[in-house]
Amino acid sequence: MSDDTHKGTTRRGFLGTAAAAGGAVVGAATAARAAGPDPLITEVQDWASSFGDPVDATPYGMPIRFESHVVRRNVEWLTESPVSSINFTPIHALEGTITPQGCAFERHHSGAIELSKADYRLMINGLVDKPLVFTYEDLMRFPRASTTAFCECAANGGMEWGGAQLEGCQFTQGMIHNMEYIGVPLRLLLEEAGVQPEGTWIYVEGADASSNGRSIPMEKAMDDVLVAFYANGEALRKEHGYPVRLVVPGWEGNMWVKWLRRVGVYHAAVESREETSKYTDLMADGTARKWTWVMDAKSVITSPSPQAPIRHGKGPLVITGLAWSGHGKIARVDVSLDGGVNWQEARLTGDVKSKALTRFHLDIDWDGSEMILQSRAIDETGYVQPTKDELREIRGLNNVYHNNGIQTWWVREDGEVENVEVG
Ligand SMILES: Nc1nc2c(c(=O)[nH]1)N[C@H]1C(S)=C(S)[C@@H](COP(=O)(O)O)O[C@H]1N2
Ligand SMILES: [Mo]
Repeated sequence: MSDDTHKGTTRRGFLGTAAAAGGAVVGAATAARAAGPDPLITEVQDWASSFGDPVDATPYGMPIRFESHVVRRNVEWLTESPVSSINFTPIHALEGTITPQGCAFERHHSGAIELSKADYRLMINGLVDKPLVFTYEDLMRFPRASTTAFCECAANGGMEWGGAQLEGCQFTQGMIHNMEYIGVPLRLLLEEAGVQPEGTWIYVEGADASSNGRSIPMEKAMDDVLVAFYANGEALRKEHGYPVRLVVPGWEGNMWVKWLRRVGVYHAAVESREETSKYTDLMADGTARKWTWVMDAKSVITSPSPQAPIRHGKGPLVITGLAWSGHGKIARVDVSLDGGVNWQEARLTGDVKSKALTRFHLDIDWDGSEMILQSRAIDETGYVQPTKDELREIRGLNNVYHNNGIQTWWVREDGEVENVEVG
C-alpha cells in the first residue's frame, strides 16, 4: 500500500533510467547524481512554453493535484455511523510539525455543525459573581494569546492494543493534529465573571447535539487553556469547532470542546453524563482507570512506514517521525534499526515546543537489508515511552485508551514496510 502518485512514480522511474543510461552512479555517501543527458534538463518543457494559471484562478487555493492522496481517511468498520466517528491525519505524508487544517483528523459525536459568528454565544455561569454571555465580537476585544499544541484523541492507537493491526501510521497514530492557535486565555474570561472560592471545577459544553460536556479542574482552566478562534493563521474550520473551540494543551482530545457554548463553574466534577465515564481506561481486573487527562510521551516514525515505503533502494535514507508529550517538551528521541536492541539519538528538527509535536530526523546509509524500525520518545520529565508489552503488563488488554507504546515497522529488502510487533 503506497500513496505514490502516478506522475511521481513515472517521473522518478524515468529519471532513474536516464541516469543509468548516462552512466551516473549513486555513491554510498550521497544521494546526488552526476550530470548526464536528461530531457528534463535539455528539452524545453510544456510548462515553460505557455502561460500558467492567472492569479485569480483559485481565490482560496487547494493543494496541487499531484498531492491529492494526502487526505484524511477513516476506517469504516470502526464506528456504526460517520456522524459519530473519527478520521485520521495523513501523518505519513506530512513534514514539519504543523498540521494543515484541511487534513487534520476530525472526531464528532453528532456531526460537525455550521454555527455562524453572528449566532455564536458563550455563557459563563455557576459559582461566579456575575454570570456572563459573550458574543463573538465581545471575545474579539479581549487580549489574545498564542499556543501551538497537539490535540490527540485518547483512543489514538486503540485498535492496536491486541496486536499490530492497521497498515499505516495514519491509522495507528493519526488521531492527532498540531496547530498554532490564537485566542483568549480562559483565565481572563473566568476572572471577568469572578470565580467564587468554592468554584474548583469547570464543566464545558459545545453547541452541537452531543454537547460533549467535560469537567476540567480549575487549576488547569486558569493555567494554559485557550478559548481559540484562529488556527494556523486563519479562522477555525467548521469541523474543528468554528467559530470557537477550547484548546487544552497536553490533555486528551475529548476535553477540547468544539463550538464552545458554556463554561459552568462548580465545586465538583460533573459526572452525570455518560460521556464522562466513556473516557476511562478499563483495566485487566475490570476496574476503571479514571481521570487520565494528560497524554504521555509518544513517538512514531512517519517515513519510512507502510504508506511511505522506500522506493529508491539502498544508500542514503532519511528516517523521520513525530514525538510529543502532554507533560512538556520532548528532550530526546532514540531510533532503533534492529527492534530495540541498539538505539541511536535522532536530531530534533526545528523549535521544540512544550505540549506540541516535535519533528525528528535520522540520516542513515541503508545497506538494503531488513530493518526493524522503532522510535522512543523521552520527555523533559525523564519519562521514557514504554514498549507495548510494558504497557499491557500494567493495563491489560481490555483497554482502548492511552496507547502510547512503541511502534514497530518491519522494513523489507524491497523497501515495503509492515506494521509488526517484536516479542
Ligand atoms: N462539541 C464537541 N466537541 C468535541 C467533540 C464533539 O463531538 N463535540 N469531540 C471531542 C473529541 S473526542 C476529540 S478527540 C476532539 C477532536 O478534535 P478535532 O475534531 O478538531 O480533531 O474534539 C473533542 N471536542
Ligand atoms: Mo476523542
